[in-house]
Amino acid sequence: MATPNSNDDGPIPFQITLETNSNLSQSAPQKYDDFMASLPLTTLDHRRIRLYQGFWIPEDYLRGVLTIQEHFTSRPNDLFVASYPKSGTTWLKALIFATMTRKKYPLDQNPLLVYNPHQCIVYIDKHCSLGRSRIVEAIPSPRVLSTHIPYSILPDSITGSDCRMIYVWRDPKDVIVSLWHFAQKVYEGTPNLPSFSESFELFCEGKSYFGPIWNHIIEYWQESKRKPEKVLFLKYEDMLEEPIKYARILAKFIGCPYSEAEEKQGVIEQVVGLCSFEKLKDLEVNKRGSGTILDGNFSFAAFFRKGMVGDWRNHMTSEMAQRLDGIVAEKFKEAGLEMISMKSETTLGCSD
Ligand code: PAP
Repeated sequence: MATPNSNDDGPIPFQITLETNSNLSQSAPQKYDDFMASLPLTTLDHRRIRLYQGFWIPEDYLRGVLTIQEHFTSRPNDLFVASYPKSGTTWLKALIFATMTRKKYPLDQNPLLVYNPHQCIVYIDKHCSLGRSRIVEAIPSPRVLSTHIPYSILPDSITGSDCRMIYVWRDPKDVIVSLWHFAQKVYEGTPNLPSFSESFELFCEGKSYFGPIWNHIIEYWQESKRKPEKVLFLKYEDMLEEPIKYARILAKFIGCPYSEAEEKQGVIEQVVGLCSFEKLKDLEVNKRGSGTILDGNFSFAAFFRKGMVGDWRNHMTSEMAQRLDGIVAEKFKEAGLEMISMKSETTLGCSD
């Protein structure tokens, strides 16, 4: 089994060879600074966010987004994990990783037991923002990469190629709650952090990381309708309700379906069990390990808070909930998404 490592600066590619070669680092691309400075600006949790091609992108990530647009070369067998932040990415990464490596490692020795899922599948946004595109290039095929970049901002190299994507979305009410708590934890001690209602207000105006969230979801949904073989569109709430069903769908989509023998042996249940919130949250690496985001260090524990549906009820009034539901429902309707309600029973996901 791979050995634990305290930093998350290098990816653990699929073959589980921890990337530690410092020669691969480059300097952050400064060449976009003048262009970035010309874009509309606002602040969120003391971070500067810029409006770029209709989405609010954290300034430090925008360098990566521009680098990816200009230089990223996809490979036909790349698989992308795409999401709006706080929509279930950590869980999806764990499920994909465990599914793809289940034959390579016995499940009781899977690297997920000693690495955080974000160390196993890395964000291209982060590495390219830090000028470490070469780290991403050095990952052997088949690569599994992740991104929060909206679909319309991705380069043709990704959207026009054969590589596949799995997108997860979540009730925006729970997303803003999760985002707010994450910021409270990560920026703990920073004076004048926004209250929940202040963050909520900005979120409703579309001013959130990679927001507006509704357009983020709509774009991937539209692409999944146009090209179901390219984009698998999943919903966090549906996955929580029927994790076995969705783990099976996911395995099929990524080309490693469960065999009859595996089904009989309960391998799918074991994979789901390994990736469950309770299991991952209790692992030493996720309790005490730490990683880096662009503007500092944070504890991996911040990725595992409640892992439930409907925590928004503990944070917003029914008026606030109705307002956000109304905004999202209207945008979805305009885009042609058939959505009955934002309740957990809503199914706007993939079909078998
Ligand atoms: P990211 O965008 O920073 O990667 P992401 O993993 O998408 O974050 O979202 C974190 C949410 O997923 C947290 O939700 P909460 O704040 O409402 O609790 C986190 O608890 C939840 N989460 C993390 N791991 C799992 C898991 N294995 N199963 C279900 N939910 C999970």
